[in-house]
Amino acid sequence: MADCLFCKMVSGKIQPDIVYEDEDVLAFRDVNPQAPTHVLVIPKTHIATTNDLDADSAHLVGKCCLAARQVAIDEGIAERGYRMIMNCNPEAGQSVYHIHLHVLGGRPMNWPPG
Ligand code: DGP
Repeated sequence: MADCLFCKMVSGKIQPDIVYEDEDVLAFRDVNPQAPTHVLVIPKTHIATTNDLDADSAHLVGKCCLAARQVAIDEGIAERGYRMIMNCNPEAGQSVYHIHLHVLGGRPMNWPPG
């Protein structure tokens, strides 16, 4: 997707602060961090929202979770705890329409979220 911000990161046109990469996913620091660790994990394939997932692409969400697990270990927050969030569509606050898993940690988290 030529006009997708996160696809430009996958292609290298824009260079985020990458913390993990493999053949299927990319993880980089959020530009507007909401916690000491705030990393976004994205599939390299463009999928606009979680509503667009199907049986062929669902494994990519699992890959994102595995990458988040590795990021949490690398950041030293795996045992303390961390939160994983995927926002879908406007009411959930999605602002970039390429699915992404927020990995937040390094401070206590509140529940319910705002
Ligand atoms: P969401 O609101 O769930 O769609 O989250 C989008 C996130 O993307 C938000 O936390 C800020 C982050 N973001 C937006 N633009 C950029 C950017 O250019 N670089 C980086 N690293 N993060 C970005």
